[in-house]
Amino acid sequence: MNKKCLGCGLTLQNTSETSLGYTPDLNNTYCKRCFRLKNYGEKKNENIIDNKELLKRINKRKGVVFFLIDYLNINKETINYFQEINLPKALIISKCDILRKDIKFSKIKLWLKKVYNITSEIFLESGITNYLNVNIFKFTKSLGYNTCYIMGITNAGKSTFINNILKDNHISKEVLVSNMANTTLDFIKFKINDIYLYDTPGFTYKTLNNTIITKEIKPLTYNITKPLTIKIFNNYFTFLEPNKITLYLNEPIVTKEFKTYDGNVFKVLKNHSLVLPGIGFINIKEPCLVYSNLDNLEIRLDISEV
Ligand SMILES: Nc1nc2c(ncn2[C@@H]2O[C@H](COP(=O)(O)OP(=O)(O)OP(=O)(O)O)[C@@H](O)[C@H]2O)c(=O)[nH]1
Ligand SMILES: [Mg+2]
Repeated sequence: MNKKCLGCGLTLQNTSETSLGYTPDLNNTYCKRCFRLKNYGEKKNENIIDNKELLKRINKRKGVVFFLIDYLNINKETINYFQEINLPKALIISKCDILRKDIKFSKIKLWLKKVYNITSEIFLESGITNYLNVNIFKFTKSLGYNTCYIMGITNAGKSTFINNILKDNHISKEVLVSNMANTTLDFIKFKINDIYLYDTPGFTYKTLNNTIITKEIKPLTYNITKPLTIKIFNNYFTFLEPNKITLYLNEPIVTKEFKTYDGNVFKVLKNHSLVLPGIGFINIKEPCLVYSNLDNLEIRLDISEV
């Protein structure tokens, strides 16, 4: 049988140095790419995950999918990938260590049901504290299966989650974890007692910037009394009227300017949020118009309204 790299999951090969999976010695655990990523944090911009192919591939299989999305990356696009999976499935909100203690999980669940029509079970997880409010093996068996797939958005913490399960089951193997997108490139299979467990590549999604969530979310509130523009990376949001806005962002790189910009105009209802994929969201208290350089902006009911 072909040996797989424990980093990306691809078949190891020693024939083409410029192709993925290459290692000079087939006895190695990692291919050259994953060895360099693990030891030197180095990764080329491969961008080879095709979301449609990934969906096709999973939808041909049998088993239960546990789909990880972290709180700040919940948006129409990421939820859509979850919705397009036809297998029995559950949504896992990952990295719950970054959630402020006052955000109740019951509220997140209600909000997800209301805003994104989630009808599947929803669970909470943290790979850092090894917290999970469901036994995924029991859940899988209760649905009559013995195979579970850990899927989700890239960087959501799928491989970290797998490593915790391996450790809990006294398996000394570890898959590769990194803060680079698309570390895992193929399905990686494990057998734990009578269960088959798969790590999988992450779905890539449109993001305003590639940042990674590490710390608890600290909201930033601004009372707008005169026209204000908020700039986040290359994006701006101009508010002309008095309002109160709260930014829930990861690693907020925000600048404030007391001048206005023209742009596309978006109508925001009371207590709705502007969604900034890969960064977080901005809650807006009062109905208003927002001017932005973005062409498309998801605007949704804020969690506080549920
Ligand atoms: N704060 C926090 N960070 C986490 C958690 N789980 C993973 N991380 C970090 O998030 C980054 C991505 O983790 P991975 O486990 O490689 O994510 P993945 O979903 O397997 O990513 P890909 O294979 O690239 O799609 C790493 O820097 C991890 O240390 C968590 O529960 N909390
Ligand atoms: Mg991974």
